[in-house]
Amino acid sequence: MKLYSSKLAPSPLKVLIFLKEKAIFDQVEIIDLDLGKLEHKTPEYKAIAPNSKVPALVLDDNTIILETTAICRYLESLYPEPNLFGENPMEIASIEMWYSRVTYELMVPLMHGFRHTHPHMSQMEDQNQEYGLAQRKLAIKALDAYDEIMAAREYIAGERFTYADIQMVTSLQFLVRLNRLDIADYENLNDYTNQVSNRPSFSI
Ligand SMILES: N[C@@H](CCC(=O)N[C@@H](CS)C(=O)NCC(=O)O)C(=O)O
Repeated sequence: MKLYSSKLAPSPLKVLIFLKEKAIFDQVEIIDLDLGKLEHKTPEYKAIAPNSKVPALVLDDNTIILETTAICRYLESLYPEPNLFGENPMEIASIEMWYSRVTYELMVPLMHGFRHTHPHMSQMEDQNQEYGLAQRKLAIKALDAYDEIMAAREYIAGERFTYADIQMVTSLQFLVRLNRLDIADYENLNDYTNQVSNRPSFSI
């Protein structure tokens, strides 16, 4: 298997963490693309990922899987332990629910707040400053709400570390500061991010 990845990009990082959690990191060849040099926009890479996004997983028979969560679900089916997507109907629903909530309520506004306002993103995004600032405002509200949610829990989707934590912590680690915000201003989120990112799988 080959994984097209990129250093400093949160989506492929989720797959790298997932591979480490599953202890299969060494079974996958990692191909690093430099997004700053637009290596993901070449015709060769577009033949693999027509949307020019990383990550992409290429299987030994050349089948291609795009989308971070699709890749992780495929790996979870092949390597079920340790379980990261839920072991019973309620847990599966809870992980899916928190994954979706974190994605749409927290990650998307943080991402658009960054992509539409940061000068470095002008070559990758058709920027709309007004939209970006409105998204940043929404992100600040979401950070307050999630800081309260994390006051009462150690992990986002239940009693243990799951895929929903990978989604949440990578989003916070990357996107908060890119919106010129400081995670230290959110005590519970800060503690949660520090605790989860101390896992060996996060030291990549
Ligand atoms: N929905 C995709 C999003 C992937 C994505 O946005 N990847 C970013 C890096 S984190 C990318 O390739 N950006 C390049 C670009 O937008 O031109 C997934 O979950 O895999």
